[in-house]
Amino acid sequence: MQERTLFMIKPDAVRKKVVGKIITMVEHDFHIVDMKMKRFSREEAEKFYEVHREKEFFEGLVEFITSGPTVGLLLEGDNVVERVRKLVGSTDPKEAKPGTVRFLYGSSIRENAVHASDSPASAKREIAIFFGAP
Ligand code: FUP
Repeated sequence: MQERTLFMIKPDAVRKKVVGKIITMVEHDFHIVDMKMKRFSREEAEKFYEVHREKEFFEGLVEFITSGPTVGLLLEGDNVVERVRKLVGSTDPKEAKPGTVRFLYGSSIRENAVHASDSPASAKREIAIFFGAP
């Protein structure tokens, strides 16, 4: 089934200047429908990560994601949510499989280089926050 997902390159990866390398990995396997650089406001970041609001890492996560620009890619394809999550790898780069984006470019559980929506419902919500409502 055709799906859409949000793939986002986080501020740590932008600072490391690996945006091009990461986009090359994504482009190899996926169809990019839209792409934008965006710096989150605190309000947008809190909304984007609202499921984590009660977690002890929430404040640090919001500070990190607002610390510099991000790059968002809107991807479309069959089963794209699950397939992109495989390319991204585990949340903690130390546990990510070799060849995944987080294995290659992640530094820590917080500064883990990229984000990808975890379900079609999350994708819809996150795409609206990142690119604006259609
Ligand atoms: P993921 O779906 O792999 O991006 O991971 P989660 O939705 O569980 O977490 C979202 C983000 O919260 C992670 F990308 C990084 C941050 N996080 C922390 O900073 N500390 C933690 O212990 C867990 C997650």
